[in-house]
This record gives sequence, C-alpha cells and structure tokens, in this order.
Amino acid sequence: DDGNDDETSVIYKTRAKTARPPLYKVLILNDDYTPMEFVVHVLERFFGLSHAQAFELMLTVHKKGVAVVGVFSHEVAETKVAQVMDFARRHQHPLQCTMEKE
Ligand code: TYC
Repeated sequence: DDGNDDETSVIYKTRAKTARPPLYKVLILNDDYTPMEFVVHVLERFFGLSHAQAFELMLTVHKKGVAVVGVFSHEVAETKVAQVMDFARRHQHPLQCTMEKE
C-alpha cells in the first residue's frame, strides 16, 4: 500500500492545445479560352509540378471544371493566387485562381 488512496499526490498534467493555423486550398477554374499549354505552364511555374503532373491536373480542371492545386498557409495561398491572376492578366487570358479555407 502506497497510502495514496485519496490521489492527493497524483499529478494530472494538462496540455495546452497548440492551435494549428488554418490551411487554404488554392483552386484553378476551367474556362473556354485559356490555352491548355498556358495552364500547364502556370502549374509548373507557380506550384512546382512536373510537366506530367501539370498536364494531368490541367486535364482534370478541363474535364471537371475545377481542381485543388495545393494547400497552403493563408499568406502563401494569397501570394499564389495573386501571382497566377497577375500572370494570366498580363497574358490576357481569363484563367481564374481562387482560395478557400480547408
Ligand atoms: N478549357 C481550356 C481549353 O479548352 C483549357 C483550360 C484548362 C483552361 C484548365 C483553364 O484551368 C483551366 N483551352
């Protein structure tokens, strides 16, 4: 018998939960005018995909209308969206890129 029948010496550790920052999905939307090769280039350039991965994802968007191209912190997602939208605008393509909370 350790004489601890009232649990006075038992320490229940609490653990402050570490909040993870929310993540954001970056999505690319299909349209009728942006050339397929341009979308492939965007996916390679701004999302680090290989040519084969980029081509496959572009085709998914072309067929399904939308796809998630990556999941990032709020700041990184905002930067990616701005980079894609600016690049598309400069090339006069209507390509749309948006973000949404996961
Ligand atoms: N639908 C476009 C075409 O036929 C290609 C395309 C794919 C456009 C994906 C946007 O996010 C997109 N030229």
